[in-house]
Amino acid sequence: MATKKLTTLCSFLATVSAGVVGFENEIYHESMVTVRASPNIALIKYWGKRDQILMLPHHSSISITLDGDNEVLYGDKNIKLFTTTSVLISNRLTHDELYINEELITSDDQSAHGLFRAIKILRDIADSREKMLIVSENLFPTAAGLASSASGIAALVFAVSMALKLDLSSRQLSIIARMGSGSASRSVIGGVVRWNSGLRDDGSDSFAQQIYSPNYWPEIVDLIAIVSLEEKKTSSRDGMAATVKSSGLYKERVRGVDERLQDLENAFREQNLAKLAKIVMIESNNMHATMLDTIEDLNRDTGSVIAGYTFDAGPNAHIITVKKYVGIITDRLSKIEGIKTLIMAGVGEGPRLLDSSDSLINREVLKPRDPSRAGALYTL
Ligand code: 2P0
Repeated sequence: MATKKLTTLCSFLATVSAGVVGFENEIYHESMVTVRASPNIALIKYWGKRDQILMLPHHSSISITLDGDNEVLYGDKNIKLFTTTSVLISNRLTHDELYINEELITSDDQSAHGLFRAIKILRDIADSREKMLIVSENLFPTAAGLASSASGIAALVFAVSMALKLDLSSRQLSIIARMGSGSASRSVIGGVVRWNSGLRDDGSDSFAQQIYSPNYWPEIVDLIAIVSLEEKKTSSRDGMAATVKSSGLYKERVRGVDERLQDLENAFREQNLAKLAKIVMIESNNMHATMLDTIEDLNRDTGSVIAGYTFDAGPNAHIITVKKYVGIITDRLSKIEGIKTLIMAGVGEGPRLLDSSDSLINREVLKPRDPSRAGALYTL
């Protein structure tokens, strides 16, 4: 694989705002580096893959890499938008070890699959089998929609490549990070970044590039209003696969995205906030519309279809099932905070005549009957 000069890496270093601390110990054949990388926020979103193995997207995306030297205006002052990762390669190590947020991660941990994949690719390129100790920490919540996988994998790819003394171009780093997690391909670059989907089947033209430097429009900021730090219930990977599979709107999204990419680039070029704001909202709504158009697999835990949902114009869910599943579904719904009442109704008859004893009229006094007998009335 082609490599670029160290100067490229140094300018890359400046643009990704990744700090590197390293040392070598010739006696023990050791090298250690520490880097940091930040998450990014996509303004034209990546949602859906044309190749699940090579992690190739259906369309291009644009993001801004967030400044890790963020301010917290109110709330948890400790949140810092970067991942710090240290890698030690040493012949004193007898086996590999990877710690994320102080937890030892094993190769059968599904959520770290991308990290192990990226490490393997880098080792193969370096033709190295030396053991590694990798320690990675996020100072912001993991898997809560703040793109910790992007910064985590970007930091790891950058750190391991440096520790292995691989002189990789930003294009190569982006491709390797992509193989770990799609959005990580953009976090190995700073500024305003475009990940071109590419056309080739081997993915060699699917990588991210800077389109504007971090200083191009210094006034622009992202105010992140955090409402929940809980882990997402459905991973982006599963969610986007379900959208591609089941959403009829998705094809429309892909058709319209090139124009939005161009409009967003123009908005940045012109530093035009009104234009930028409109495009990012249209784009966000568009992605979420395809998510809403995705048939959520309610039935994934049971292995067979036990229910489907439908919503009318209001917020209340109607879950259509058969009686034998009512117990299991009620059990699950009872764990969802916010469901105050659960009503069960079968399929009913049309209008029917009631007895005179059910009359709401007191014929003797020609007035409504005592309303208390009609039961409580609810205003819905
Ligand atoms: C993005 N997201 O462009 C979009 C917007 C979430 C919504 O990239 O399967 O964790 O590892 O490639 O990168 C999140 O998806 O998924 C994501 P994989 P990833 O930032």
